[in-house]
Amino acid sequence: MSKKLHYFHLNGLAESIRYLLHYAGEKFEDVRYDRSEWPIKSVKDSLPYGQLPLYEEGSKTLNQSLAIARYVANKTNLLPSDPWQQAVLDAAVFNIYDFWGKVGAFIRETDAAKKAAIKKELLTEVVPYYFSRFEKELKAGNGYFGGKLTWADFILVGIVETADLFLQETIEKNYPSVVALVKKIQTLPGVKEYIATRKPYTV
Ligand SMILES: N[C@@H](CCC(=O)N[C@@H](CS)C(=O)NCC(=O)O)C(=O)O
Repeated sequence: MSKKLHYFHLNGLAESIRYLLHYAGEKFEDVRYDRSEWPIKSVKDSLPYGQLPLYEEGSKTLNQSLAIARYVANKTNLLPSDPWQQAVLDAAVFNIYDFWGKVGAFIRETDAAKKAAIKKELLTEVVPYYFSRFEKELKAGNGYFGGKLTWADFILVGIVETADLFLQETIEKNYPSVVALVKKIQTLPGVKEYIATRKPYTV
């Protein structure tokens, strides 16, 4: 069955899904739109909620990055079967996305002075708040959110890489378990080969 992932040429909300698909050894078409040309009306109008990413499998389509990532992970044994453990990981990815929401405010801001102020707050308050908690969870889980590799780990790494790109910082540098997890995901079989051939992202 043909599979396609539609997103921009950007890591953003799609890179963790790309990593999951490559790690799973799935063949898929990695459809990328140029952000400078967006909105492409014909594409945007065809999207169920007008936004990317969109995942296609045969004639079926799925939007919402976390739903897509969770689905791919479920087929790859990266989602535990225990409902409580699943819920714990769901909470982890929602916590990561809460952090991402704060970075989104920085990305959307166009006034230079306000942007600088948001960046300062992100680096001095928001990152320490969230990353100290991510660090604690990873330490307790033997380097992972769930005690072993799961989809939540992929989600964190996709978001960290994107936040680093937009903020032009290595925001995770003071959090050794986060640094180690980023390295671990980036060197997974399938992911490593994908990264080696990936064209650089710019903002
Ligand atoms: N909650 C959605 C958010 C999707 C979203 O914000 N997509 C952005 C890119 S990261 C988008 O499509 N922006 C272009 C637009 O809205 O036209 C998800 O997680 O998939």
